[in-house]
Amino acid sequence: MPRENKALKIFFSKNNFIGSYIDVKKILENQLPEFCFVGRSNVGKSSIINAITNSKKLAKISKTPGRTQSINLFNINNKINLCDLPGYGYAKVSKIKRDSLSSLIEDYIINRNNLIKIFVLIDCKIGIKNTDIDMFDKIGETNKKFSIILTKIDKCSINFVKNQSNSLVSLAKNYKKNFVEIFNVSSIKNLGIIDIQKKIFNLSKNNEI
Ligand SMILES: Nc1nc2c(ncn2[C@@H]2O[C@H](COP(=O)(O)OP(=O)(O)OP(=O)(O)O)[C@@H](O)[C@H]2O)c(=O)[nH]1
Ligand SMILES: [Mg+2]
Repeated sequence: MPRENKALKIFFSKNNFIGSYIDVKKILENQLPEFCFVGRSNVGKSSIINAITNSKKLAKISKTPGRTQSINLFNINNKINLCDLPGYGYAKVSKIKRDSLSSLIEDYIINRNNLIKIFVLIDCKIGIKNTDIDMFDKIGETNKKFSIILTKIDKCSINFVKNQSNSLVSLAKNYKKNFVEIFNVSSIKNLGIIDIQKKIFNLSKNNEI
């Protein structure tokens, strides 16, 4: 393993759970650069946090969608926060519950001042859905930057990943002010995780709040 990658691995391995919140106003004000993971239910948000932090159970994951129902904050090395958000678009919960989770996610994205980057996760096999476009639109109303992470690429052929990635990039061109780039990742096979770690690490150095 190259020395830089080993240093990143050690950096992200120093982590701890800060807290779980169902009200954005209750989250403690914090000056550390914060990075969040958002996306449809079951897309792999909690899994990618575990992959990034070299942990098996820092964030709770589940085979059944709708596992994460609150905002969960984690600290890395006293330098960075990572945020695991509930999933949107899960059909098998009541409309009231769905609406309240959507408001919680929106409230966090719009009002969290130290949030410097939003990672929007899209399941490679499933592709983009209307709820994802709604999320892009919501971010478009802010000055925040987002990147797309195409997840679970271990389940798709190389060509399929390439096509999904290209079509997402052309769609994201509609969000020039906010969209930055796309990553192709598998948390289970540890593919592309190092690129996300590098991105977060470099952004945190250049964006001291
Ligand atoms: N094949 C494969 N499966 C994955 C990958 N990442 C996550 N999964 C599986 O997808 C399921 C959902 O993962 P989670 O990380 O809980 O997804 P989530 O987005 O946090 O889900 P909610 O909290 O319910 O919104 C689990 O069964 C994971 O093992 C991946 O890279 N490849
Ligand atoms: Mg989750």
